[in-house]
Amino acid sequence: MTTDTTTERRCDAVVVGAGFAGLYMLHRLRGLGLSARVFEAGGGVGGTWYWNRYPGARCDVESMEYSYQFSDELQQEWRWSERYSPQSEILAYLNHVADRFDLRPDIQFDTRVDEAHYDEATARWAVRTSDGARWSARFVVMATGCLSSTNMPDIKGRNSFGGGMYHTGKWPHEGVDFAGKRVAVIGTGSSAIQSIPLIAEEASQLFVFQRTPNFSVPAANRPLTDDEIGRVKSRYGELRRIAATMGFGFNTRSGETSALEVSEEERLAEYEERWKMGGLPFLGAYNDLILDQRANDTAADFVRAKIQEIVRDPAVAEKLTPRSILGCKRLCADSGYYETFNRPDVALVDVNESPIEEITPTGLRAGGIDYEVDAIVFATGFDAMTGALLAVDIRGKGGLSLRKKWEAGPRTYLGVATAGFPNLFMITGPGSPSVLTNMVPSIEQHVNWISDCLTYMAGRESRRIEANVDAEDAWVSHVNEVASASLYPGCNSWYLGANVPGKPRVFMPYLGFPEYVVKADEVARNGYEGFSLER
Ligand code: NA7
Repeated sequence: MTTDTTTERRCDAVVVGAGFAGLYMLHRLRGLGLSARVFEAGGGVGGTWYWNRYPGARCDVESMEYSYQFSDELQQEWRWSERYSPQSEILAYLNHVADRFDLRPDIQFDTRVDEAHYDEATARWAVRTSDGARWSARFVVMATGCLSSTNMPDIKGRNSFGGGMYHTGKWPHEGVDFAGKRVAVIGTGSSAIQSIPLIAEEASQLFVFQRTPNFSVPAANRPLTDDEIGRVKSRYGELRRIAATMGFGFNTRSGETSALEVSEEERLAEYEERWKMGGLPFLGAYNDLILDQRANDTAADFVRAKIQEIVRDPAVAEKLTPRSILGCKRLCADSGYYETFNRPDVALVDVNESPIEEITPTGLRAGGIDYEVDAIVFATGFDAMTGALLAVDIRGKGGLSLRKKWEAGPRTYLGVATAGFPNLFMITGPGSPSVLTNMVPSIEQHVNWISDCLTYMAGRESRRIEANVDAEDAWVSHVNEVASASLYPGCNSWYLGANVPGKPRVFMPYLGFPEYVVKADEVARNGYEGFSLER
């Protein structure tokens, strides 16, 4: 099929991305009677779950919560097999959603949106895609995901390597056979922590190159029983409502007291119980773990002691032990991560002591030592939150480019819109709770908010909506103020853009899902306060 690059095609809305956000947005746009075209770079639906196929890839939020709630039929009929279902099952779920709601006819796969330029005279967006096609749309919705633009470190000699090179966020669909191979993994974030135990089982020798040790708690993953599933399904709506009242938008079994109000004995018993229970609710043990350094120290010390207990070689244990704030970088949940370092065929290389000097045709040289390997795995994360948005050449009023506007860091109103870019919406953009929450309810909340806004505009025959600069300035200050009252700014996390060289250091997500929802609803109730609407 050839693409007609001369004719401009028209629709009401262009949606960029067919992951959790793009699929639900398309469903809602159709329900509003609007015509929509979704462009997806991947060859199928799924977004993050289409690309991240590395061994052990799972979500760190329980599957029965990490799923849509917009359709009760859907949540009743789907059966998750494990507490944290594997990537393949999440992808199968999203394919099921695409079929069940007949979404595919409006999705164009293997196609990137290269540019979106706003035309003030017509109040429409001119969109150009990688197949050369041109589209004109009233609205553009960026459903590009927070963790989709991979971060590939620019290590000298990278292209000279003769073996296999892989990034966890762009894993080959046919899988990788590491059997009998010598493998290097660079990075020790969540993707590395999930994949390392499985790669170690296959490889003949594994070298892990660590820049910063990370805190991880056991995931305690297990198959779900019919009883458990039945108990959740019989009160799904109620459980979803309870989750929405929690700071991170999912059930963290949050404690209501300070870690400093209880005795050490009681605290240790609580941490021990949560360690056994597994997963991110470890951080919910007390209400001030991410707010008060002394409270945080009590939980961090508990995990540090666990690492020292699990890892037999004290020197390796020491290198694996983080001295930073627990939860400041997203807490990881693992299945046998620390235990893997007790294997004789696994070695830890601290790149602070032995910096990676170059990649050679046969491996890596670090600290003057040559590590001969057959494969290198980059588990080096993402240009988070802004990377995928800025990968598109977006130009608003007066030809202002989003890249220029965000040169010193992203500026948004509610993380859903940005001044100077009318009729452009972002789903879970910077300045919204997004990555500090269970992503799926956050996505649904944004899609619902955008859909209500479009309905409101239609009712008033408004052609154009734009965030006001003063509302945006106030929101950016508020996001910073809330973050500053927590321990989050205290480490080099990707929440701050600190993992990407040269990226401005700005805390991007908004801390507090329930507070955010109250504010977003209030803005809507007050006739989209802080936005200008024009006929
Ligand atoms: P992360 O969490 O950003 O982890 C990336 C890891 O790669 C982390 O340990 C980084 O060290 C390391 N890294 C990055 N660049 C380099 C270089 N140049 N040299 C050595 N090491 C490097 O990404 P993930 O994919 O694991 O997880 C992302 C999110 O997905 C996760 O938070 C969950 O929400 C799901 P650093 O810590 O920056 O020193």
